[in-house]
Amino acid sequence: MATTSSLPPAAAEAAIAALTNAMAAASITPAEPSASASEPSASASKPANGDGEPSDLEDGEIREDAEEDDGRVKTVFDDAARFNVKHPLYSTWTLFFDSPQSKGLPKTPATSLPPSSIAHGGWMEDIRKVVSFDSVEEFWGLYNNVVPPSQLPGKANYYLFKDGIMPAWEDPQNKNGGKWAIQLPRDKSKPVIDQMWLYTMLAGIGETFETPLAAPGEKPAAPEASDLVTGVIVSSRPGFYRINIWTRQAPDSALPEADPLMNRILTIGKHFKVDVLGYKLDQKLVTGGFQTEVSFESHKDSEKKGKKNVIVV
Ligand code: MGP
Repeated sequence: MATTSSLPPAAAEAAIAALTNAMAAASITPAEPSASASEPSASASKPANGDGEPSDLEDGEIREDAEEDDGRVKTVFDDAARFNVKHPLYSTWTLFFDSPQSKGLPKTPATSLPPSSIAHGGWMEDIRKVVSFDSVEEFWGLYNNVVPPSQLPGKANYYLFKDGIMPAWEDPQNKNGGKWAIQLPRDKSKPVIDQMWLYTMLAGIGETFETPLAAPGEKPAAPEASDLVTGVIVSSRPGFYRINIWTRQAPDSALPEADPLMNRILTIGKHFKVDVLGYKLDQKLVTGGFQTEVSFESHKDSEKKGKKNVIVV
């Protein structure tokens, strides 16, 4: 599929991975790029079923007025406004938000939150659910309609979490986990924080954090061993921005690199630092007297005061 993109290579790769994975999972054959956006290619095909025969689209994946399009499938590449097929992501994701202002907004009804949220008590009190989505197109629709982190007030967070997982240490899927974090000085990072957050979300929804970078000729990790990330967060604070990647497990920081879990956690951290944030692996991140590193700690340590066991890449 020929594409032109103004994204830098790492982000373009993440975006393409998100789309390609989604399309492969749904066995969707992309339409050939058409001569003009208003003239969809005649070769645009319906998604095939297991026998290679054209199949009916899933409920909810085709616009109600698709009949007006002669039943022809139009991807977002054919027509950005009138596409009628969506490309599902591996997972459904939910965006949550909090800020001093969100306290004044109506609470998210408990019925639209997983039962575990009730146990989070005060911590979840001010967090509002924005929307859930499960397709590439809905992600971009959401992204284009929310205030970017650079424009958020000094005490606000976006939480993008997999379906059914609340952005709380107490959630059963997080309670044994931890988080990678990078903290960046606010003034110097304003011009780059939006891109960093976008690339982090793309790597999250594209599940590229879960793919250990196999050496040439080496087999990639088994897919069933691939689901460690539960969500990603961006925080805006008066003096800094912070991006987190939450994982459902956390290795003991004393474990050697060869330990399978340590290895997978380190792979996520390195992918985050190098491919998503664009630093060199051995780069020391000292920016204008503000020292920050890409570091991991368990949620159990985050809850504790005092010395933490931190892993740094
Ligand atoms: P924070 O917002 O993650 O840290 O947590 P920050 O930005 O350093 O601090 P801030 O005060 O500038 O926001 C702040 C505090 O929120 C923690 O010390 C906890 O008291 C509480 N908190 C944070 N998280 C992620 C949780 C959580 O998952 N569960 C509960 N119960 N409290 C939390």
